[in-house]
Amino acid sequence: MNSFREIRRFALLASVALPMAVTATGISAQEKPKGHGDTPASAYQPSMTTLGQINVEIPGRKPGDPVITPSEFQSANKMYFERCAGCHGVLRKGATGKPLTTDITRENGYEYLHDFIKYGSPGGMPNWGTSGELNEDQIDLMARYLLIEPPAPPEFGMPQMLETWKVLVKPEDRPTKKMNDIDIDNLFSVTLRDAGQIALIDGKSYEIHSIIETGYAVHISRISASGRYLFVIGRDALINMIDLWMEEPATVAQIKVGAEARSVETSKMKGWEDKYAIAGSYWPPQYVIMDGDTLEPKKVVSTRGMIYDTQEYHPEPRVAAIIASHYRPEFIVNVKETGKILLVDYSDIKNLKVTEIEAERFLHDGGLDSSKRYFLTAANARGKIAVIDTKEGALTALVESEGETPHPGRGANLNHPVYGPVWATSHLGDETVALIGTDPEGHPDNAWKMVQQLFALGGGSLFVKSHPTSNHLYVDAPLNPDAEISASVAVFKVDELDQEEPEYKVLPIVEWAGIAEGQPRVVQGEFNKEGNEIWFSVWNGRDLESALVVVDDKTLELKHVIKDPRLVTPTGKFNVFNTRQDVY
Ligand code: DHE
Repeated sequence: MNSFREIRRFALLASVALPMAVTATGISAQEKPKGHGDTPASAYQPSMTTLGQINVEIPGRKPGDPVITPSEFQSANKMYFERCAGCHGVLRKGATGKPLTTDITRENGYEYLHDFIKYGSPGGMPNWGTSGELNEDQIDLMARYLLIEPPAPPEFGMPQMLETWKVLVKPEDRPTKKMNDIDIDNLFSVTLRDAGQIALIDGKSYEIHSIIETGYAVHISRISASGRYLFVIGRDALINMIDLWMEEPATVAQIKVGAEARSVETSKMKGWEDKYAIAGSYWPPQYVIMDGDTLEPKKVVSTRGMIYDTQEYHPEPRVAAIIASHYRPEFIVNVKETGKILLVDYSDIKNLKVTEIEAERFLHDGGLDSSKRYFLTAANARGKIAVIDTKEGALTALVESEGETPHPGRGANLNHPVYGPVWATSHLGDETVALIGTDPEGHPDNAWKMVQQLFALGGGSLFVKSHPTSNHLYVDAPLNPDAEISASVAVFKVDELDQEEPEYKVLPIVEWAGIAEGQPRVVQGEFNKEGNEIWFSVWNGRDLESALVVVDDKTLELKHVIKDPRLVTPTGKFNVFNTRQDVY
């Protein structure tokens, strides 16, 4: 096929707008109900499924409140958390979606709410009714529910954390040296999202070493600085700490740090390796610093506070990406809705010092540049990349990424033939890839500017990837509505980026996987330790066949397909060496 030109033209027409259109592919998360928040595209708006499970009472009734029974209120609440809270906020004060507090909803009235839910809006509200996602009774229920005061879900402080904390194997009962012949540095921890498990897969033989039970709709893995402990977090805020030195790697400690969470990280500063772990939650809005050997919670800190620019109070600013500094004993914590980046100094947690940097909103994901000194992170509501100097502890720049909704993952570092070291991000809302100069000393004219814009497959991209030894930049598009695009990956040659409009090659990953059933999406490339092959997940429906596809980075040819009935909904992959060393 005249592949990429055609695909690109189509992709431009089909590029995704946020929130994603509802295209129910029926991918469910574990045993939880299917719906808006569980399809790959729409799952990109947070689905607070765990919060929806909590039993709530109808808050103090006011004259004029609509009639609603306790069981109706409970099911409306569940529906709200699964489908609406990600945009409109847990307390309905608004986030990417509009506020839905009762002063506003009562003013607008039942009919207005009913029609809004049914037909949606050009501003991004999905058409829940006309798309068939909600039936008439459900729309009526949601319209009544929104006229009543929102219930506040319970807090989750130290006593609740301690209740869930378990040390399954005490540090003194753990091996003092590695007891297996696993090449730990070339091991991949693979998220099996809807199974609530991870698979540990050998980077050379492609054998699955073990499958380990984790939290609900498991999200990411991070590794301790020594490479011994693997930390995995589920959306239900359950953290599993896995000891890779044991004869059979297994969970040695566990804790639940909230009701909804997305991020976990470990201390990496020299002298502080493996000392602490940190996790951030969406609900309650807070982070917790834990002991790096046992996960014992040491310090819980709320992120509630003022929005950086308007200086208005925000009751539920979620914690998004967290990264460990290599220059200071600090965790770098993105607080989404207030637009603040916190540098949390863990050298003395009794007298905790936190540097609060005004950045931009809504802070989401990001990673380090190739020198590991600068943290580049997406402020996705404002189309900007905030750059933090982790050595000086200050904001260096806010760079326009000139695309719609930057989504870098941790980004990709390249050595550009003209501009020197650059960091790349793709975008959710269009096909552009922004390259930002990251070398203020060697290339001062290019530093902290978007030096080049590339055009990849289409909107709906989530992750870019490269490796210091690779001449390639890989760009996925898993949320693109077109099946051919979401099944493929675009690859640019780094040494050809000096051309006027660099062209890319399309890798038909799903075709290579040989999966015909379902509409699998190709997501998140991850290199092996040597950097000579890159793995992609072929993410299919829970009951359908999925796979991992291994590509030879030199030849861009298929090297291997990993298939196994245990590989249920594989998404993120974390190579131990690359993750602990921040190589991407
Ligand atoms: Fe993620 C990273 C939040 C949906 C796969 N995701 C992150 C990070 C955040 C985040 C804050 C950065 C963590 C860090 O670095 O500390 N993700 C969210 C959401 O709020 C969102 C949009 C919706 C939700 O309800 O959770 C969401 N994420 C998804 C998915 O649907 C993905 C594609 C598949 C899945 O497994 O759930 C997904 N997110 C990932 C992956 C990373 C990630 C693979 C880590 C990338 C990396 O290279 O580090």
